[in-house]
Amino acid sequence: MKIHYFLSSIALVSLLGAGCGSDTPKSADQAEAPIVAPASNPPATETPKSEPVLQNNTYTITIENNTFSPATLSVRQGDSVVIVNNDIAKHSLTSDQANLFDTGLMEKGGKTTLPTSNLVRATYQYHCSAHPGMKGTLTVQ
Ligand SMILES: [Cu+2]
Repeated sequence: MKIHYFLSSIALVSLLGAGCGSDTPKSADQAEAPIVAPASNPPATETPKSEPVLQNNTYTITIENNTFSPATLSVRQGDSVVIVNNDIAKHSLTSDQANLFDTGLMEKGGKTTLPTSNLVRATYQYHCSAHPGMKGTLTVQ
């Protein structure tokens, strides 16, 4: 009799324990928990990498005393080169290779802008069409 009572109490405790477990409102809480829909998140947009803005510069080549100054100039493709003739004599800035660039003969005080955006990156030799001894070098990078 004693053993039977003992087993019965174990079974009773087990039932109580199971009952307690099933009474916990855990499942209800989980069901009421707000569901965050991943679709409501805005799509990840890639932040554009900030690239340095390269501004075109303007350089000046002055012609004075039958000399290009500076006689050697390096510019970036897209920069502009302004050629100014300060001599009384007419001068030009003409590429040695035909038909690349040519300001034509400029009067005193004449000013011509030479764009470089249409020039391939290279080093160009130039001269004055009226004075073959006047020479210079223009590099487009
Ligand atoms: Cu000249």
